[in-house]
Amino acid sequence: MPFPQRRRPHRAVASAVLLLATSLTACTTTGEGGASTATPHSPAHSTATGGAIRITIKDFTYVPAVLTVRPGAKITVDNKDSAPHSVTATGGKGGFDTGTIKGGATATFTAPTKPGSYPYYCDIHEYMKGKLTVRG
Ligand SMILES: [Cu+2]
Repeated sequence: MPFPQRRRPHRAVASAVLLLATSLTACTTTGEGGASTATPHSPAHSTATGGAIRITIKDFTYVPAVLTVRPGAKITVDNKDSAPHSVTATGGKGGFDTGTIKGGATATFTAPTKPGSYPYYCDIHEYMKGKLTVRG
């Protein structure tokens, strides 16, 4: 059920924000300090280990919300909604931007080469947020 674009789906926003807050908290507590503990594979937080690296957008949510990749990794974004979305670096940090991805379409972008934490958002629905972590 696609949401009308002009009206923000308040319930969905609230749950998306909650989901994001939860995953960010989980991320912080599991340590950004480079400790290479095994990361549990959950839809909210995944570490790419080669092969196809993918962010899926469904129901106005990035899955996984937090993705860890190698420097310069190629990332495919799969928009499974009927609405258009983008993956756009917040504040331009990291310099990546898929531009508008039409509903049902895919796009690719290249992760920054400098290790760090790169939040991103959807340029069309600014409440949509995710995070890319680059780990060398
Ligand atoms: Cu969007």
